[in-house]
Order: sequence, then structure tokens, then C-alpha cells
Amino acid sequence: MQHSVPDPRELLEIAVRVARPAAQTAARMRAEGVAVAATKSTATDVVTAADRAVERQVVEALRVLRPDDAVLGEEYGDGGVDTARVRWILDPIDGTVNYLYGIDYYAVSLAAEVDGEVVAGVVRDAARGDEWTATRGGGAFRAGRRLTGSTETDLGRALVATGFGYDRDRRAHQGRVLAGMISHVRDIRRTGSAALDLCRVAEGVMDAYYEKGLAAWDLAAGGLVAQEAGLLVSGLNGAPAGPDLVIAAPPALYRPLHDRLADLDAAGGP
Ligand code: LIP
Repeated sequence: MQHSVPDPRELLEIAVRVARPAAQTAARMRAEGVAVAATKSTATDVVTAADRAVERQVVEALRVLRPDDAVLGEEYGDGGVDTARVRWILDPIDGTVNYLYGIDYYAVSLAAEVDGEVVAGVVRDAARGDEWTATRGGGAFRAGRRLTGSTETDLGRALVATGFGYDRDRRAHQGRVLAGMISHVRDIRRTGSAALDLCRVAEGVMDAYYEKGLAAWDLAAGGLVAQEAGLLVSGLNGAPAGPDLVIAAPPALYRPLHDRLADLDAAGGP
């Protein structure tokens, strides 16, 4: 059992050091050509050889740098029960369908959790090299600029990002929620990467975000970036952000967005 744990800033430095070459691998393999290696929950929930290669690269790098830590990755899981105080949470390529189709909007998302709380995270846009970082209590940054989210106060003028799952019954429910939301906001954006959506909302490039069905690896790093940018990140009715629903919004938009999502049963359905 690990006893002392490093400062979040040290964990962030390791996360950045590991994520950057991993993002380069993803971009290189994309340029070489990408094909479906397997499917997971449904026929459209795909994994590529690059997803697997990038995750192996990150896991091997962390094993050298932090041999006593645990790692939870989207493709290979967490390797069983562990007692480590530090756990790394990895989405090797968030935006896999974009990646498969050659749409240059995908990211490596890597967060460090200490005793169950995410304390450091990096999201790296593997196509453009943009990078968002955050430490718990230390703020969120992109290119040295502190992020503070959107100043929009009217939901009717808000540009809201969301996404949809891979299961057709869930997508049908999410479509009904979308139909009830779209007339209450400026517009909707569906980019295909939750991690990048959360970072863009932290940056104020979009005003708010919601999505049902995120896994820990979709949410961990980008959720910390959004929180450290001053956004409220949660589920519905006091629940934490998680698979049932993630809402990320500046304080002025949070309540009207939350209440509209509650009215639409956005956390419900399959
Ligand atoms: C994706 C998320 C996205 C969601 C997609 C998918 P993946 O993660 O980032 O927000 O709408 O359905 O879950 O599968 O590319 O790692």
C-alpha cells in the first residue's frame, strides 16, 4: 500500500510527459491509415489498433515512471483489484469514430486520481497539438492562459455541446432529449469527443455541455479542467457527474440547463 503521494503538480508533469508522445503515436497511425480492429458494446462502438497501441504506450511509460500506481484504461481496463493510492485514468483516443473516419478531432485524455479523487489531468488534441491541463485547486490552463469559462447568462443564447451513445435505444432517448432542448438554446454542437467538449466549455469556446453515458476515462481529465475553470460539473439532482449524466456549465447557466435536463429525463432511459 502506497503511503505518501506526490503533489498534484508532479502528477500533472508526468501526465503531460506521457500524453504528448502518445498523441504523436495516434496522429502518426492515423496518417498511416486506420481500420476497425474490433467492436465493443455495439457494432458502431469500435476500437482501432491505434487505440490499443496508444494505451499500451501510456501504460508502459507509467509503469516506468510510477511502478506502484494503478491504471484504468478504456481498452485494457484496470488489470484487477489494486490497493494503489494513485490511479491513472486513460482514454487513449477520445473521439474514436472521428479518428476512424479521418475527422481531425480526437484527444488523448489522462488523469491522475489520488484516493479516489481526480487531482491532475491533461487533454491533448492529437491532431492539432492543443493541450489543456488542470490540477485540483490549481486552476485550468491552455497555452499558459488561465481558463474561466463562458460569460453567457441566458440559456436561450447558449451554444451547448452534447453527444450520443452507441446503443440505438439510448440514442433514441437522447434524440428525444435533444428535441426538447434545441428550442431552448442558441444551438447544439456534437463534436464526437467528450474530453475536448469539456475543455472547449472550460475555455468558453462553447457555453455548456451535457451528455449521458460517459465512462470514467471520457470524463476524468476534461471534467477536472472544466471544474478548475469555474464551471459546475455534476449529474442531476445532486448526483455527481457520471454515466447517468454529466452537466458542465458556468454558474449562470447551470440551473436553467440542469432543470431543463431534469424536465426531459436526460439521466433516464436505457
Ligand atoms: C466518445 C465520447 C463522446 C461520445 C461518444 C463516445 P470514445 O468516446 O467522447 O462524447 O458522444 O459516443 O463515447 O468512444 O471516442 O472514447
